[in-house]
Amino acid sequence: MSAFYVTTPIYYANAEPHAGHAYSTIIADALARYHRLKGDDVFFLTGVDEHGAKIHEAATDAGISPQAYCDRIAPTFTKLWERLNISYDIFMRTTSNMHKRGAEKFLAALYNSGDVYKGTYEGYYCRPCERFVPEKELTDEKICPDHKLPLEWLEEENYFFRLSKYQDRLLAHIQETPEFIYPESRRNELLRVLEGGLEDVSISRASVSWGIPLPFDPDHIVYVWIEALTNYMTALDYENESDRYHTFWPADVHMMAKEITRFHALIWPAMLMAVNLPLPKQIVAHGWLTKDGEALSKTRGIFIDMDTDIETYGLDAFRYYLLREFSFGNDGDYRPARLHARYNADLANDLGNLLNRVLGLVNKNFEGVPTPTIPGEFDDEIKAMAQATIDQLDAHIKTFAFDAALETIWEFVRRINRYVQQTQVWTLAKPETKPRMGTILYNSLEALRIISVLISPFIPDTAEKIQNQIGLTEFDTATAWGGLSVGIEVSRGEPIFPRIDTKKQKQPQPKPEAKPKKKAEKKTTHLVAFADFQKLDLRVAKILAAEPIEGADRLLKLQVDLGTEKRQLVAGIAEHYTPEELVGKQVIVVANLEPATIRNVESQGMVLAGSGDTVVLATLEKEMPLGTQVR
Ligand code: ME8
Repeated sequence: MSAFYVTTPIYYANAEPHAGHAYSTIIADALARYHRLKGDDVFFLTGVDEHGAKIHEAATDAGISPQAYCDRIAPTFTKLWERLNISYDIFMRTTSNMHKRGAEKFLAALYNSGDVYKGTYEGYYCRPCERFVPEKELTDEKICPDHKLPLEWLEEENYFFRLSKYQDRLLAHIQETPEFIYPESRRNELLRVLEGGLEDVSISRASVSWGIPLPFDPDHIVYVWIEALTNYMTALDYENESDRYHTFWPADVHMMAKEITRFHALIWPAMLMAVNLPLPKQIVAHGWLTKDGEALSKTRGIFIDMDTDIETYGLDAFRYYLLREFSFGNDGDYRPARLHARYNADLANDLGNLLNRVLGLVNKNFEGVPTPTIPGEFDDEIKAMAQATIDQLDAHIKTFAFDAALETIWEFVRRINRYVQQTQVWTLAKPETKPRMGTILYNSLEALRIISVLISPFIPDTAEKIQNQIGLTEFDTATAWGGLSVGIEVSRGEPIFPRIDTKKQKQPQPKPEAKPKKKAEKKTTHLVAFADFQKLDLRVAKILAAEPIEGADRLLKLQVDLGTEKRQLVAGIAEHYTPEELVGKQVIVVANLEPATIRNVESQGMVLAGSGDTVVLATLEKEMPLGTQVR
């Protein structure tokens, strides 16, 4: 059993949590649960960052003391985590004594390292960031690069940490430990920062009163960012260096969004180097959740109404959507319509119906889980696929590709749906075929049990519901095929994901000028004769190469193999696929489209893709020989 320590940032307690905090915490929760499932000894930290000027101001505005304000905000986080089924092991509060004492010990050690000195700070300060913006990042307008708000000129006596001294060691560490900063784009960004040179950082604030006094000069308050970073250690009882500390430090994953990686990947490791402590193993940054492409902002009224969506679709649908829809590291635009679509397609249709159908057939034809006695077509294939699915998950989770992990599981879910269909199991109730029917149903139930285990880190309530309906009384985490006992009584309950009609969703009211009648008319004119459809020559092709087209952000130039010939095409998919992702993919090409010249590049055909809010290439469910006709 290996130890696994994962953290979210500790969120500012200046306001109640929002969907962005939920996103980060659900990701970390899925990771923690996955490692627990694998048998690791997991410690999962989340919490609140309760000191500093921001909190002081919010408390003043509310007319209460900072401590009373923090005591009011902290439960809004813990309540949300309960609602979102977050399996944290510790909820850190930086106003706790454990944290204060641990932070003091750390700061004393930092001071004793000789890398702390007193100096005067003059510079442009961003209050929302609580940081001085370095010279290099300053624009003529003196606007914060993150908040786009005017900066303040500030001068004060501060203590500084000699960050510049650690530049070469940090550079070497990042270069020698490629996994230290993930994803690669963030790593490159931080390498560029390092190459540009590091300035020393101030670690105290004379003008702030709400915080922890420096142990070596109590007239100064430790800068909230420096203090907050130490929470990852103080939470492990760094003060007493008890077992928990020795078991879990260094952290395995510090999870966060991209805007705070500099603190975590440069300043925090340098501080740890100064006090001779091991560095966290990975700094991992996901993208931002946006609304209509814009950053969430309370002041600008840009927010995500997660309460309504959780109420409509259930918590697991919300978790599933966040984990399945967005590719890790990139920003993701939150769209209730996509949540709705995923709910009905993946959860209600693929998974919910499968469970319902299989349990219905078992209930009708057998007393409990039937005995598998008659092996037949497809059985070995699905057993092998169960194992292959399990094997692929580790690699996806290692790269935080939750979307790919869930898609891999859903390929298996869809395969089992097809197994039920291909074997026409519902027609086998006659005495001579009933043993085969029992075998197919056993296999389907066993597949569902394994699926429930695999989805449990992501949608834990659903996993439990499935096992309850299969008749298991205690959650069974075994993934080896055949673990399901014969004879247990299944209990088909309510559908786990009843289909949700679009009409029931809150819909924006149609504008008065919309004329639905005309729409209906238009629909009928879209019909085409079969003969017309047959005129299209659709073929299976493979992408051999892909490259951007200069001056056209949306377009890619593709070289494809149609079996009998090679072609060049232009496709408007550059915003949705990187060239590397495309090479080797089988796609469907309209082969008899008139050639066209697009941005000076000749295009001999067209690649088919689903084109809505996002663009997804149409592929065949299995590979086929190149040039095969698609009808
Ligand atoms: O930075 N999308 O606290 P914070 C995704 N106290 N994630 C988001 C998000 C969004 N739109 N908005 C916020 C702080 N987050 C410091 C951290 S740690 C030692 C101190 C998440 O309340 C994301 O994890 O501003 C981001 O990094 C974090 O909240 C910032 O939280």
